[in-house]
Amino acid sequence: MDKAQAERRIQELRQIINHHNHLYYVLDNPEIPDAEYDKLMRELIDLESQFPELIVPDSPTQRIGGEPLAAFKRVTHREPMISLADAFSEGDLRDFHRRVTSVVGDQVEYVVELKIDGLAISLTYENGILVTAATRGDGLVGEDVTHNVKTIKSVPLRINPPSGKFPSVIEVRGEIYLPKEGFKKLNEEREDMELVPFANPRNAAAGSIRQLDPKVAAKRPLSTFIYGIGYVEGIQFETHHEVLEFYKACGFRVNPHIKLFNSFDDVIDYCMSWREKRDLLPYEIDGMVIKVNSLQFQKMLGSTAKNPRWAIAYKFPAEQKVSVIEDIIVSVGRTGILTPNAVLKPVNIAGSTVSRATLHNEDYIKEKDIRIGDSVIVQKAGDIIPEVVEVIKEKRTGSEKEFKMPHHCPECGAEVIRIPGEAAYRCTGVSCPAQIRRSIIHFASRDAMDIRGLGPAVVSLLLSAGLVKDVSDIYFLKKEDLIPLERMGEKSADNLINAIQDSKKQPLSRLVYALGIPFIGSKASFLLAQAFGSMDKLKAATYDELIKIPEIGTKMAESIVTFFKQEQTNNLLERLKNAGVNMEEQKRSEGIRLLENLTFVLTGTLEKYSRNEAKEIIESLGGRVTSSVSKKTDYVVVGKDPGSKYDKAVELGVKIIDENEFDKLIGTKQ
Ligand code: 0OW
Repeated sequence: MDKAQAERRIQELRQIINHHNHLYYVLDNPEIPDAEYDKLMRELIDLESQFPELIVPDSPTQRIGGEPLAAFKRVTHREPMISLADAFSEGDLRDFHRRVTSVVGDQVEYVVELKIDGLAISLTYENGILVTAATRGDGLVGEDVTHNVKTIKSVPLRINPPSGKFPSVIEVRGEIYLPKEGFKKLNEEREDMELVPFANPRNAAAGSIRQLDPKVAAKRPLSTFIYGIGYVEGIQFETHHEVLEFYKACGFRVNPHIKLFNSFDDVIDYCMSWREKRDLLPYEIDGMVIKVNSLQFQKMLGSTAKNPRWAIAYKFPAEQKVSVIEDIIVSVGRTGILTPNAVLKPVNIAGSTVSRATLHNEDYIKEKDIRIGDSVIVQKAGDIIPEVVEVIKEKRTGSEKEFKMPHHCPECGAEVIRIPGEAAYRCTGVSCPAQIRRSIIHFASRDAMDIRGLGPAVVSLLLSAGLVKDVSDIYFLKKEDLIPLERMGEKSADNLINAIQDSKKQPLSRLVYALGIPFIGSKASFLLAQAFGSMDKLKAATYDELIKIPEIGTKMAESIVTFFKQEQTNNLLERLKNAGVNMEEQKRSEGIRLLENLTFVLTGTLEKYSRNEAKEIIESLGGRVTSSVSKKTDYVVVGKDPGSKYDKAVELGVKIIDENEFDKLIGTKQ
C-alpha cells in the first residue's frame, strides 16, 4: 500500500473507530463485537507505525500517553470552577427558590441533574481539539491531567460541533467517575495486592486520575458525564438546556436523567424520587443539582465568592435507621485480616435492605461499647458499606453480651495474631480458604517461586474450576485439567505445566518467602534459609534460635514459630515434599569469605536475585556493594537493561560480569 492509499485508509479507520467509540462509550449502545473493534484498532496502529508522519494528536491511537510524568503541571482556570451550596431538606430548597424568584421573578425554568459522585474536570477544546484537561483543584488552580483524561474513551479527542456553531475555544466541564462495578473489581484487585481498598468510587476516580503514569488510568473503567461550561469564544447560548443539547451533538456523554421543569413543586418531587431510585444506578450519586435554565437569569443572579446563586445541590441525607445487633460475626478478608461485622435485624436503608454493618475492628467496638443485643443507629453514607454509628444505651436491658475477638480463624481454625501497634488481627493459616486466592498468587509471584503464567487471572480460573484448594495442588495439576480453561490453549497449558515443574528447583529461600509467613519478606527468607539450610531445620527452630539471627526481630520470630506449629502448615509441607519441591538451601560456601575485600556495583534487573538478595550474598561472603563505579570497583554485575553504571565501567575498564558469571563467582551451581 503506498502512502496515498494508506492516508485514505487511515482517515477511514479513524472515522469508523471514533464512531464506534461514541456508540460504545458515550451512548452505551455498541453495534460491533469487541473483537472486530480491536481488529480495526490494530490495523490503524500498524498503518500509523508504517507512516508515523500521518499521526495526528486526535487519532484514536493517541489515547494511551507516553512515559509517566515526573509531576503534574498546574493550570489556572480562565473562569473559576466554583462549587455548589448544599440544601439538605425541602425547606432549604424552597428558600433557594424564593431567593431566585426575588431577583428574576416567578416565571423561571429549572434544569435538574443527578449529582454524580466523582471528581470535577475541565476540558478545553481549541478549534475542536482537546488541548487541556484539568482537575478543579481549589477552584482557581488545578492540575494538568490531560495524559490521563485522554485514556477515557467517552472523552472525545476532537469535537464535531453541528454546522454553524463552531467555538474557537470552549471549556467544557463535567464529572469523571468510576462505575460501581468497576469500583468493586478494582478494590478486589487491590486487596489481592495487599493495598488498602478505596473507601468509595469518588476516591477511586480521583486516585486514578491523579496517577503520573497514564497506563494506570487507562486500565481503570473511568467514565464521564458533562454538565457545565466555562470559558468560551465564538458561540452564544440562551439556556443551560441548550448547552447540554449542544454537548450531545458534539459527542459528549450527557446524563440521560436530566430534566427541565417550570414548576418548583415538580423540581422537589423529582429530587425526592431519586433518594430510593439511586441504588438502581450503575454509578454513585450523592444528591441532585438544580440550576436556573436561563443564562441571562444566571448572569443576573451571579455568584458569591464560593457558589453560584443560580444553582444548588440537594444532598440526600445519609440514611440512618435503628436496628438491633443480633450477633457479631468475624469475616476473614483475602489478606487474612479478621473484621468484626454486626448481624442486624434487617432494615431498609436508602432503598436497600441492610442486615450487615461493619464494626471495623476491636478498638472501634470498645470505644463505642457495642454489645450483642444492643439497639444501634446504622448509617449508609457516601461510602458503600453500612456502618454502626452508635448504641442507643437507653434501650439496654442488661442481657447484652460483650464481644471478644476469636483466637482462632473462623474460616480455617488457625491461630490468630494481633499485629502489635495495629488494630488488625490476622489469620496465620497457610491454607485458609478465605485467603487461598491471594496465597496462590503470592506463592507463584516473581520474587517467590516465580511460576510464569500463574497470575491472578489463571488462579481465579483454577479456583472456580475447583482444581486447587491449596498451593500444593498446583503441583498435581495435569495438562488435560488446564486445556478446558478459558483462553488456555494447548501451548499455554504446556508452558504452565513446565513452569510449575521448573519451580520445584527453586532454592529454599524462595519457598520460605512463597509460604507467606506474616512479616517474613524475601530478605528475611533468604537469611533464614542460609541460617538453617533446610525446611526441616527451620520448622524445628525455637524462638531463641530464631531471635539470634540478624534482622529477625521478636515479632518475626513469634510469627515463624506460630506458623510452623500449625497442623495445616505441616500438611502442606508434606504435600510439597511429596511433589518433589526442593526443601534444601544450597549453602553458600559458608565461612569462606570468597569475596573478601572485593567491591561490587550492581546495575540492571537481575533474573534470579532481587537487588537486596544479591547485596546480602556479596556481604555474607565478605564483599562490599557500592552504588557508584570507580577505579576501585572490582566487578560490575549487569542484569537486564543496565543503566549508566555499565557505561562508566566500560570507560574505566572495570571488570563486567553477567548474572551467570556472578553465580559462578559465588559458587552456586546452575
Ligand atoms: N457532580 C455533579 C455536578 C453537576 C456546576 C456548575 C456551577 C457550579 C457547579 O453532577 N451535575 N453540575 C454541576 O454544576 N456541578 C456538579 O458537581 C460539582 C462540581 C464541583 C463540585 C461538585 O462536584
